[in-house]
Amino acid sequence: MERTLIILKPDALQRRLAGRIVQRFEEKGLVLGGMKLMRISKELAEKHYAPHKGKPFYPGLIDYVTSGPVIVMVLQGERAISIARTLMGKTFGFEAQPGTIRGDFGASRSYNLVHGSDAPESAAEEMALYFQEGELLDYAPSGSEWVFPKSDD
Ligand code: 3AN
Repeated sequence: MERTLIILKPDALQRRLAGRIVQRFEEKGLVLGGMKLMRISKELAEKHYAPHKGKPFYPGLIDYVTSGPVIVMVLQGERAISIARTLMGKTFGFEAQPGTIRGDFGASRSYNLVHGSDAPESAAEEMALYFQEGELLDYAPSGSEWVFPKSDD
């Protein structure tokens, strides 16, 4: 079982798309392991986006992700990281394929609706930034065996 950190960014909430975006992940078979509504502080945003410090878009990125409430979630399931990123689509909405979250709802470079961890190491670091271990639940909803069959192993 793999876990990934997903953030529904301020534009997703301001545009009232949160429910539809969560639904896409759930319909695919990923399982909610944690979820909270919060406002990201400047300090937390700087920790999260430290790898991008110095890039031209960095100041705007920090302003954007701290500009309003977000929903932070942990999603879990086999291959959760790559499945979530496939559902999200390419970084910029105008390049993302229709059928993906960014491809269907986004048209911008900077307002891209959703964040998803890109590797197991970053997922672990990001989950630790937003959740305490006790806040995450590990469970298998009934029917999970029809999404993640043992025969895949
Ligand atoms: P992704 O979110 O698809 O993994 P990354 O890791 O390349 O994309 O970039 C992290 C975040 O930085 C993006 N989600 C986006 O919000 C922002 N970003 C990346 N490149 C640009 C850019 N050229 N202009 C504005 N924002 C950018």
